[in-house]
Amino acid sequence: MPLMYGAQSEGRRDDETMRRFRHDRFGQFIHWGLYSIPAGSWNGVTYDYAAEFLPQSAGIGPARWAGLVDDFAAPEFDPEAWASLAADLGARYVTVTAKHHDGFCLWPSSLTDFTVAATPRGRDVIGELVHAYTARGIAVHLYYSVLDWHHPDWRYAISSSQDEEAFDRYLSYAGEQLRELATRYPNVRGFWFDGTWDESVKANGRWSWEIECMLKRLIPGAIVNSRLRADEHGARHRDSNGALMGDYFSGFERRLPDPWDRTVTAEDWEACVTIPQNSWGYHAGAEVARTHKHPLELLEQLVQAVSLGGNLLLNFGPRGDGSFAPFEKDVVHTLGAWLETNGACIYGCGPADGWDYPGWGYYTADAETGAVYAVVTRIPVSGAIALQLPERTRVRNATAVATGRPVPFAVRDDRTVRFEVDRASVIPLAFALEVEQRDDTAEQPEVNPDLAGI
Ligand code: FHN
Repeated sequence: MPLMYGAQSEGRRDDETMRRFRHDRFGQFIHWGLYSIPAGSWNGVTYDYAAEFLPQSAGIGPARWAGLVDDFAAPEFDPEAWASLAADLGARYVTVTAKHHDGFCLWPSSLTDFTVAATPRGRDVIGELVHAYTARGIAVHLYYSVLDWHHPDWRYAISSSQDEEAFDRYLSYAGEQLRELATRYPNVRGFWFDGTWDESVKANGRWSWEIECMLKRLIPGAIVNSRLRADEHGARHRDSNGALMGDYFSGFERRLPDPWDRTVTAEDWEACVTIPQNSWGYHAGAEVARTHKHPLELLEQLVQAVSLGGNLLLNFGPRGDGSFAPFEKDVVHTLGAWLETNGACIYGCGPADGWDYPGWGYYTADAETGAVYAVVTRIPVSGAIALQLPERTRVRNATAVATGRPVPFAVRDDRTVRFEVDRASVIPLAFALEVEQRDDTAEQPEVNPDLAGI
């Protein structure tokens, strides 16, 4: 059907900025704001729901919530230390909450007083972070919540002409804030929109289309996630013709596609995940702390995302004082150490065409060289890892990515090779496979005598 405000382009973007985003594969999400101070508790009561939803959980009105501005001194906020932590994590980009649902702005917006400018130290958090991350070669995406609990003209739905007038005022405010962000911080790489699920926003597909146009006019090449967009019929993420709006699909939240679902490889996508079961802002509650994922689960999510052609955006919620909690530093060090020696199977990689999901882990392939990686995340009791090869494919050699040392394998038949791995191996265990197409008229490959011993 003809659409005025549907997808603005067909197919994958293939410009340098988008290729860089695709190559990066791994980003750090940062949720930091007033909610980081109470961290899930209010008046001595702990609410086990997401910390950034405390105003809803504890029934705190906007005026009382705004009182937290005086407590947002953030004595431990150190942008360079944050940038070093992102680098240590192995993140290639960072997405930072410039404004979350509570409407508090981490930059000194001229459009409202509800910003960091009113805090005891009045620092331009976004400006300092953009400078620090960019100086470390880490791209920055700004998170912006269209949903705004603080603004008097916010409406969840439009049910009267007064609602319509008010919400039009709100959309003008949000549009000017976004213009302000793109103008103040022109070297950010993208914008990450959220809070666009309400009827009021879905009824304003034209506004979302105009915002995408404006941001890409102000910052040529800027990347915008699909969550911003609705078309004139209220279709979100994909327009009423099914075409992806924005530059990558951002509907995977706290979940990934099924490991065998190759349909998702048709477009760029990013999954965002939390370390706790469900809190994006820092939550100090004991019950939430019991839900923290093991670093290996987070690593597996990264490998799974890359195996299906997606990015992983892993969330960290700094504490109210600007420091990171020990459990988050543990995740940084575990994931960063693994990526330091195994990053070849992640950065610049994507799906390995023809290599079906094997069950014991994932296959990735370097988009430029075609090198195939077998990444083992579950070692069978026997220690035997069987690889089902694509047709007419031969494995010439295999090396351990972390050490570069050759790895013995046995050719079991013309479609199967098998590795024997030590069950005590550190997982994920990544192998680089040197593969070649086989001329089926040729002799079947012999077991490489140098590597016999299986
Ligand atoms: O409500 C928000 C939530 O706080 C968090 O920002 C996530 C991140 O994707 N988005 C919304 C929930 O879908």
